[in-house]
Amino acid sequence: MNAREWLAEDATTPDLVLLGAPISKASITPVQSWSTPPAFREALQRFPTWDAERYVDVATLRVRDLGDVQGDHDDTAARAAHDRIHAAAANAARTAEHVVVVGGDNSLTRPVVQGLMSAVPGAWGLLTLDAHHDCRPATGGSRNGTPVRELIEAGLPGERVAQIGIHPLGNAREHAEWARAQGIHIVPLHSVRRDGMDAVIATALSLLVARGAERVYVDFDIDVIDRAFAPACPASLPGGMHPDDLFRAAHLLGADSHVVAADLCEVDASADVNAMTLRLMAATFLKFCSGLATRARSAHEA
Ligand SMILES: [Mn+2]
Repeated sequence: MNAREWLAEDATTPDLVLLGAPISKASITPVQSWSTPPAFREALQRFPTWDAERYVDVATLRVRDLGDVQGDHDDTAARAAHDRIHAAAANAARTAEHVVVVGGDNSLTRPVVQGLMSAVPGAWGLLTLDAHHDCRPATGGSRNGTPVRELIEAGLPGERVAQIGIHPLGNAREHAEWARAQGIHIVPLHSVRRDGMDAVIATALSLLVARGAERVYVDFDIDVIDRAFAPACPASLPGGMHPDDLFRAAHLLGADSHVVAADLCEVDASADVNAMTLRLMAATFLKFCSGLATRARSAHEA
């Protein structure tokens, strides 16, 4: 069975649900990222469900694909689609313990997190793998550069946010200073290289939990990856993260009991080269799932 066939399993009592959020109207750069969710599913066809590094089969997870929310392709703005994404995320959280949303641009993170929070109240934390802080002021509405600031301004404590993979030349000074002033745990790319991803993830998760997070949401903005490996991300840069580090992070986060949901975003399938970025996105999802599967295995063994 390949991973595309596994995703089509349509389990009645799923451990994990997947939701597509085909939006692009809130992107600062004009893109066609609405085209990505179907292309992401097709890319899964290229992978087995077996993770040889971790000796775990993703197919042990029961999965249901909820399909795509109506996107913003036929709308003049993203706002109505954001409302639909909010409602669909809340519904997804009532369907399964774990939710993964595939974008679409990064503006989806704000409605997804708020939808999940409305369905599952409690103390949430946010961990991003992103070259950018996404702390631009949302004065013109939700954009792909605003979700972290919007969530903090809506009440998410800044000290319960961790940002891994911040690029040295990816952010304006005022946005970096705003992020720092909120108490965000910021891990720039050079710190990932110095300390290694395993240590970075362990430290970030223990900090979020020590600061009260009971549930952690992960935002995988694929533009954290070096542009040479992620040509379909409008804002990826040279000198970015290596794919192997993102895979390590995805697996470790999936395996941690505090992590409940995630999104993968900022890929414009129409701009891809030889399916490089789509396969990277699909592999990141599968590594997150192999982490979830490891968790299920430990629970069975206990
Ligand atoms: Mn982002």
